[in-house]
Amino acid sequence: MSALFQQFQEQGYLVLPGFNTDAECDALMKRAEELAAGYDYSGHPSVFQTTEQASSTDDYFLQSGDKIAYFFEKDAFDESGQLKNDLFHSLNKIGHALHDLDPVFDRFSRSPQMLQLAAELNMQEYVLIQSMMIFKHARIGGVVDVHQDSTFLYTEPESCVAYWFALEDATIGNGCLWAKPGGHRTPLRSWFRRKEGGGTEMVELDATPWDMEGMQPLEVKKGTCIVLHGLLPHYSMPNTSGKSRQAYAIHTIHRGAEYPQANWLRRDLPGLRSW
Ligand SMILES: O=C(O)CCC(=O)C(=O)O
Repeated sequence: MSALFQQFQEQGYLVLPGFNTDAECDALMKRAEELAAGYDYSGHPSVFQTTEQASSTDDYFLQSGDKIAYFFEKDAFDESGQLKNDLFHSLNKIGHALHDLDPVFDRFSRSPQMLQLAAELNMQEYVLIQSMMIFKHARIGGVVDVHQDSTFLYTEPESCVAYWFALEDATIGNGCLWAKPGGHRTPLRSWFRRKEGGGTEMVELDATPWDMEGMQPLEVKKGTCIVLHGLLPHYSMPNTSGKSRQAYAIHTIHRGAEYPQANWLRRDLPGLRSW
């Protein structure tokens, strides 16, 4: 067992500064901006502020697992369906198959240092199931409530591991991640899944309240990789600062774990690539 794996098991997360170069981070942000610039959002469900909106937004989300899809900040549109800001600065994130569909994201997700890290953590048998470009724009980027990633990528046994890459410096002011050492030694609280008949539901698995005491801000420099255990409760605050806090995240699960059909994200699992 490597010392790094042992630290991951004990702490529930790892902070790895200098994992990516500035140039690698810049290339990813540039690519995300290009994708956003080429996106015609006229048919996006968030444009239509009607009673149909909730279900069509749900459908757009549920179909995004194997696509490059765009998600707006809450309240990005006014009542007439016009963006209040420019398109790029209205986006909350792009997901969820960037790593398989876009060559720049593919390269970043499967970089030589990533392969080396996966080997050191003995995680070569994990598949990349989800990716997200998270913008957290200055003054606009919203809160991400406390959650465990295994809620959204539920497997039996639990196996989700996330890699969160700071593409810019992340501070308390611009909405860095918060977590606490050992926080992953706690039950999985809920399972977010597809409801029979359509839509989604959050099913409670364990009623233990979140223990927020000891939560620490993970303030990190651009180029840092944070590895997160699927049971680790974590969150981020709104970006109230004038500095953006872009990040990229990939989520992995063990190839051998059972992946229920009810999970919100659907991929052709046997066909999924590892590193
Ligand atoms: O980037 C953030 O602010 C939160 C990301 C997160 O919690 C996640 O990817 O699970």
